[in-house]
Amino acid sequence: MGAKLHILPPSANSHCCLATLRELGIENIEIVNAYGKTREPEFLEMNPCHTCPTLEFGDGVAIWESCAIMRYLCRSSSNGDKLYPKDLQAAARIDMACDWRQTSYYPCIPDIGYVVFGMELSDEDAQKQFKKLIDEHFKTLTEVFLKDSKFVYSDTPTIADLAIAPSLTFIKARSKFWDAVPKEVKDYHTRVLQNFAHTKENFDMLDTMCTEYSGPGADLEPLE
Ligand SMILES: N[C@@H](CCC(=O)N[C@@H](CS)C(=O)NCC(=O)O)C(=O)O
Repeated sequence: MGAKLHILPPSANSHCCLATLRELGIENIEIVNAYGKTREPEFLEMNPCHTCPTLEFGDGVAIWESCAIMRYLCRSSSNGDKLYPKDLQAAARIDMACDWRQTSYYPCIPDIGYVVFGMELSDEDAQKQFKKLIDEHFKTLTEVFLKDSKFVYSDTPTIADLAIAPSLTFIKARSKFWDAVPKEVKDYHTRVLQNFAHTKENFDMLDTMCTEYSGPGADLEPLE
């Protein structure tokens, strides 16, 4: 069996790995839509954490966590340095931004954006998480990571940008929150997504879900 990348088509966590595959021209990994399958015994046997993306190697081993998958794809491709530098110090800064994405920035996103998946979320939590983005995380992004470059510590997009930018789309589920996102962050979001036109269809799927969302909390005001 060849390697397979299990994805959820509208999920930003999957988009970054899909974009990496396409950008590097990797064609020997099959893309599998795992929608509705992540809690089934066969999937759980492969990935007990039931998450997509999951990269299943052909030899019974699988890895998950989007940033780990992107790093593997880059390291195993001859042109991988296009998205992940070979220089150890430069790579360590990209790793640092990826870890920040997973531990600081992204944990604010579900309470804001997962309403589009029909989850019942508290308005108060959504407002609190958005305030954290505004007061702290967007400053780290624009004043530290993007201080001297158009992309995170880089003049060209890397896996760190793929980890961060696609999930900013979730904020559009709350239109008044999106209105309050700083212009530099919005411009960064557009700049990164435009660089990966081959994944536009997936980016647009999430964008449509978020911009068309009109259920509970869609017009929630952000905190001052
Ligand atoms: N930290 C993980 C998060 C992955 C994740 O939460 N995936 C969600 C979709 S956004 C998922 O697969 N959920 C299905 C499930 O838990 O059954 C990563 O970066 O890959």
